[in-house]
Amino acid sequence: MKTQVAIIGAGPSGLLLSQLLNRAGISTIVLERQSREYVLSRIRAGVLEWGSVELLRKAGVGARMDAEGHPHDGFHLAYNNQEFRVDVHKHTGKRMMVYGQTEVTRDLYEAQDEIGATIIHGVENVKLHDLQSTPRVTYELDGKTQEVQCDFIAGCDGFHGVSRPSIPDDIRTEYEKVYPFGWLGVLSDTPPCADELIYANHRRGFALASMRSATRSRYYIQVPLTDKVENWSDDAFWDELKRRLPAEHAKTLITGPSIEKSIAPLRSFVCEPMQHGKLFLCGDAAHIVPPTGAKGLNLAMSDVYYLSNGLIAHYDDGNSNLLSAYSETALDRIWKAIRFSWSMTTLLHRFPDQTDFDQHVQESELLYTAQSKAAQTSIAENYVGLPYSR
Ligand code: RFL
Ligand code: PHB
Repeated sequence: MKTQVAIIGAGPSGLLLSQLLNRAGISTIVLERQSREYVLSRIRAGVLEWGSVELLRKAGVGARMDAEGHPHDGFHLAYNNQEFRVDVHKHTGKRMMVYGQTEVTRDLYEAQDEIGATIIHGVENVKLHDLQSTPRVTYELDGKTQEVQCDFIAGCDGFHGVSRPSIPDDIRTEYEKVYPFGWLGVLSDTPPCADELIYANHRRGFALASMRSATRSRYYIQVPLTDKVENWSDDAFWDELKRRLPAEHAKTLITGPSIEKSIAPLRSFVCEPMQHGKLFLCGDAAHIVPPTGAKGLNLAMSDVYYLSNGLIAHYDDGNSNLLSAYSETALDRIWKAIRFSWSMTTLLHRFPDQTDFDQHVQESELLYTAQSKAAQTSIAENYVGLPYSR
């Protein structure tokens, strides 16, 4: 098989890239290890930056998001049973959209079906070859080896994919910070306990009240890395969540059976460079942020913005400047999101060796933020998403 751009992975990065390229007349083949049903059953992020919203619209997949998504103008920070609102819209003129990653992925699949895009599921043993000349991808499907010849490869295959390790060790630098805790997340068909998200610093550990719709809630609590999902009954989860949220919300919190429950470890990770020859990395394949800043999915989308613009300029005008600058341009924005996600994580979580001094410093920073327009503007502009550079 031959195509212009071979895309490894049908997560949000791979599907959005394929959609934008196909609409610009560039051919793609997407190779995905899992089944479509499996990809669509993953519960992950929930908050879109406004830049992501506009990019999805540009890709022709904005209709259901605009009809069913929930624009949010702010969010709440809580500590010590107090709570204040960061008015994102007032400070930035922009807002967020609450619309689940699962829905984004479903919309992208449907749009790709309409275009007649090629997405091959269930591929095994994907290997990348000849990255410096005429690239090829080989894979196995139903026990047979297949090959795709292409001009470029987009590595959109997440943190555990094959693309990043295809960049030779002596060229690749990896930066990593692993946090000593994880998030236990629960999805439930219950109305959210508040109109906007609440991020809570608590002496027992961080908690987050989020949502997917007026009838579906998503909650998280910080747990030790040693905890197992099986050891958390729904009742134990709700009890612990209520202890950590401000009393006003804990009192009115409506509980119900969990429809998904999982633990995700928290890490920060960056791979440099994000390009090697004709291979370009996008999204989780190149970087991971702890979810405290709601940046993972949004960073995947800004990578796709830069890479799709670079590829389109290359094919349309023969101008490869944007493409050559991809890694540097994307990394500038990624490091800012890495910093913001790290600072939100550090501000809001309980660390194993945390002293009363450390706790006072966190609470004092929260108090300062509550009282300072400058501090709120800084959090707001990072949370809503820094502008794309070009
Ligand atoms: P994805 O979504 O991981 O998609 C990668 C796709 O590549 C496939 N794949 C392969 N295909 C072929 N051959 C191989 N060798 C392959 N190896 C992997 C995978 O099956 C998959 O379909 O990466 P992408 O597209 O870059 O999208 C990134 C986002 O998914 C990610 O940043 C966020 O979901 C991160 N994240 C969260 N972000 C938030 O902002 N808020 C959250 O609440 C949040 N929760 C999460 C998360 C990530 C999680 N992971 C990765 C464990 C919860 C979890 C559990
Ligand atoms: C979510 O709704 O899953 C969510 C929202 C905000 C975050 C992380 C996760 O910061």
